[in-house]
Amino acid sequence: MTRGVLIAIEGLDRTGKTTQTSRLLDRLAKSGVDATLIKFPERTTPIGKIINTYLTDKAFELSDQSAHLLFSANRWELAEKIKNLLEEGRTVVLDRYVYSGVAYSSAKGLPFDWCLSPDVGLPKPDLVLFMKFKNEENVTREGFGEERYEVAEFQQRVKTQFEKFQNEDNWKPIHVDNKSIEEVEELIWAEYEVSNKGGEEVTDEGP
Ligand code: DGP
Ligand code: NA
Ligand code: NA
Repeated sequence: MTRGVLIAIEGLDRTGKTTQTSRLLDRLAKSGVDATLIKFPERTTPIGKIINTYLTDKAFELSDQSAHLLFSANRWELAEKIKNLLEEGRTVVLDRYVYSGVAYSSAKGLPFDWCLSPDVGLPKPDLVLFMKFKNEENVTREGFGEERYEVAEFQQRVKTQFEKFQNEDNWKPIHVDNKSIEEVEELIWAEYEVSNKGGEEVTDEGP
C-alpha cells in the first residue's frame, strides 16, 4: 500500500491556518481522500493541558526551555498515531508542527539547533504550506492579543525564524496578502495537487 501524504500548515498567529486546514479536509474528502486533521498544540492530552494553561494564563510561569520541551513532547504524544495513519495509507493534515516549535522558541533567543533537536525523529511532512504575509496583517485580526505570544513585535521575530526554513525541499509559501479565503484555498489545493502527482502510482489499467 502507498504511504499516506503528510501535510503541515504553518504560519504566524491569526493567519487563517485553522480555516484553511478545515477547507483542505473538506476538499480532500470530496475527492475521495481519507484524511485526518491533527492540530498542534493538541490541548486535550496530559501535556497539552499544561500547554493550554501556559498559553492562556499569562501569570503561569515556565522557563522557555521547559515550554519548548513540552510543545515537543506534545508532538511526540501523537507521533505513533500519525505514523500509523500514514502506514494505513491515510493523508494527515497538521495545523502547526515542528516548524512552529522551532520558530516560536528560537524567537525568544534559544539556539535554533537546540530547538530542533527534541523533534528529530518525528515524521517528516511531504509538504509544508507556509501562510506568508508580506505585511503584518495578522496582528490586526479579530482576537489577536488574547494569548501569550500574540504581541506584534514578537510575531515579527517568529516570522524571521520561520523564514529560515524557506529553502527546505518540502516548503511552499502561500502568498496570502489581499487574498480571499476562497483564493487561498485554491492556492493550497494547487500545491497539494502538484506535490501529490510526484508520488502517485500510475494505475490506469486494472489488475
Ligand atoms: P494555536 O492554537 O495554533 O493558535 O497555537 C497556540 C500558540 O502556541 C501560538 O501562539 C503558536 C504557539 N506554538 C505552537 N506550537 C508551538 C511550539 O511548538 N513551541 C512554541 N514555543 N510555541 C508554539
Ligand atoms: Na493563536
Ligand atoms: Na489557529
